[in-house]
Amino acid sequence: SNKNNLVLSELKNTLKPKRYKHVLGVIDAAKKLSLKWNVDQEKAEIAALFHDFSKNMDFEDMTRYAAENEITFDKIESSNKELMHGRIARDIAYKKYFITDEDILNSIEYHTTGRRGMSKLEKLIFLADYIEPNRSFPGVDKLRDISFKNLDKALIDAIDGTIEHLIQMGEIIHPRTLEARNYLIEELS
Ligand code: DGI
Ligand code: FE
Ligand code: FE
Ligand code: FE
Repeated sequence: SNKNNLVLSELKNTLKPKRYKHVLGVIDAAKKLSLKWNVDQEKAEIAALFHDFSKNMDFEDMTRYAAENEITFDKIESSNKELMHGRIARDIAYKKYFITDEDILNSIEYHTTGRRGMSKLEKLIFLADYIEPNRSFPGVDKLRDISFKNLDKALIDAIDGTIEHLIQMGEIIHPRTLEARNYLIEELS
């Protein structure tokens, strides 16, 4: 749509070329997953379009933006810009681009960690982010395959991959990441 193209051109101007390419890849993956899993394709596209909107912001800008817009972060989030960029992207999508659909907004906000009770759209955006065509890591093709066979299984595998990576890097695991995994395992069984 016209509005999506406007956002795309803004992204092209603000994101690094590689990140912009990633967003196009996530849109593509989200479209395909939405067709497979009977999720509104337009909502999936819009969520994908915005999910990394604020990825280019530096830590200080994010902290200032949050203070000015009454966004609160917990202790873990407020020391890690990776854990802030989704929440800020949500705010910009809402305030600057008048996206009001809660499911789209939640999909943007929670795309990095997932969460307990995540919707189908949220799951789909999390996975699209993980398996988009420009991603390459051992096992990505297998995960792409599973994504079109068992959405929850694919999601658990993706979260496991993230957690393993975080452990290897000595990073703090946000409780939401663990809650998302536990929730999906409970849901699947
Ligand atoms: O923005 P992207 O690079 O496309 O992907 P993303 O938003 O899913 O993840 C961004 C980064 O956040 C990635 O390096 C993994 C990291 N991350 C995800 N969950 C957690 C996390 N980092 C910490 N410290 N804790 C988490 O629970
Ligand atoms: Fe992201
Ligand atoms: Fe992700
Ligand atoms: Fe992303």
